[in-house]
Amino acid sequence: TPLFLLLAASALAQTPRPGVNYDEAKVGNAPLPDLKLTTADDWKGKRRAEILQLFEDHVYGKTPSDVGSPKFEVTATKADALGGLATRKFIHISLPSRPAWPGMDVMLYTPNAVKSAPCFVGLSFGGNHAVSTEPDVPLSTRWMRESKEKHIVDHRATEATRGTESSRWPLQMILKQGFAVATAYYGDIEPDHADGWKEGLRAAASKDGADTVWKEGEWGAIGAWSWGLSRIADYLQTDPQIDGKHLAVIGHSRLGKTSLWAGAQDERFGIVISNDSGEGGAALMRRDYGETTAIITKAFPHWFTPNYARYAGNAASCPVDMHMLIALAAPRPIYIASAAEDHWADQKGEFLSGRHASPVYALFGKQGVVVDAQPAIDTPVGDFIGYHNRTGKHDVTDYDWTQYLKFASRHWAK
Ligand code: GTR
Repeated sequence: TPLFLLLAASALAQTPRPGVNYDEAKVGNAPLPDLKLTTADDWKGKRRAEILQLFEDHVYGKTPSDVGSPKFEVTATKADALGGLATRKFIHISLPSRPAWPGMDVMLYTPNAVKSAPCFVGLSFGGNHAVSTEPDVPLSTRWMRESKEKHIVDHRATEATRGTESSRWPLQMILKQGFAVATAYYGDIEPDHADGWKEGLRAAASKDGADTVWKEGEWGAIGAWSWGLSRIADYLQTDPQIDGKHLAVIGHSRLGKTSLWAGAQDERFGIVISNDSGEGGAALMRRDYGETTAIITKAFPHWFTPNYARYAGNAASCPVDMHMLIALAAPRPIYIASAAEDHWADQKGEFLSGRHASPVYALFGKQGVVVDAQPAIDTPVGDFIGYHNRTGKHDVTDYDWTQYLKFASRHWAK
């Protein structure tokens, strides 16, 4: 690449986008919707369901309940993966009643030193062969976003793609601490582009053919990806090497929005982790800072239900804000992570959603983020709501995983 292009690209990355606010004095001060908390019983019996429905109606759309029962086939097992540290399995999940959906290939690493292991469950951007550096992991053949940097050519992975996401999945570190990892390529469920639903689960599962997809209140891609996470959880309940009562759902960025929505809907995820999930994830939508509802619904309309675009430029009229999404995890432990250079995701807005969800935990006699103000960089805080703002950029690093492993170990201490 010519030097001047590299320089131009790095200058672009530093320059704030025109029309995007990064001034704390201008974020606005619209009041957050009231959580309307009364008692723990009222929360469990009524209020939680009301808020969940508001997120279906206004943000992510409703996950259909009649998609069909998944079928699980273990397609390969290797007992001495990662130099003997782990057993590696591939599991193909399909829907016999929806043959148009090509299904998903889950890669599961379980620690050989543990009988039934707690497990992190998360989708990847690049496929199993990008997560793992083991050369015998099958290369994904599915559609991927074109990327020179990631060696995606003509929308397909190439050999050079192997391991390109491995720094975000420190398998050795996780497995050595006795945790399992279950992952799949998000594009197996639905390719991430505006027409991806046609090739993915949403068209295959639609009631009356593809033309009913993506109408008011119907699910978007985040809903479909979340559904995929729950099907992985279904499989994990059947695997004797997994402790199905200790599943943590995790995701980064758009997949962090996805892990929050999966955790909100599926209470089998005993811990919910959002890494740099930003707008449409942990960041409060009423704060005009970095990415906004207007920007995200224009760039990625297919991620959400169409109703969400109503709040473009008008977030204050939305009946929910993201502290209510965090609240949907209660009383389960939830972790929100930011990165100090990731202003696009609005780190303070991510912290504040945890701060304003904390009263729900108090109903259960538990503490949320504990502190009132966003902590200093590289200072993890919180009890049932964990939070940190790590040095560096939009990414998942060993620092992030170190905190997640500590958090899970503390809450799941036997
Ligand atoms: C950006 C998007 C963010 C975030 C990110 C990602 O383009 O604006 O909301 O989701 O992509 O997923 O990496």
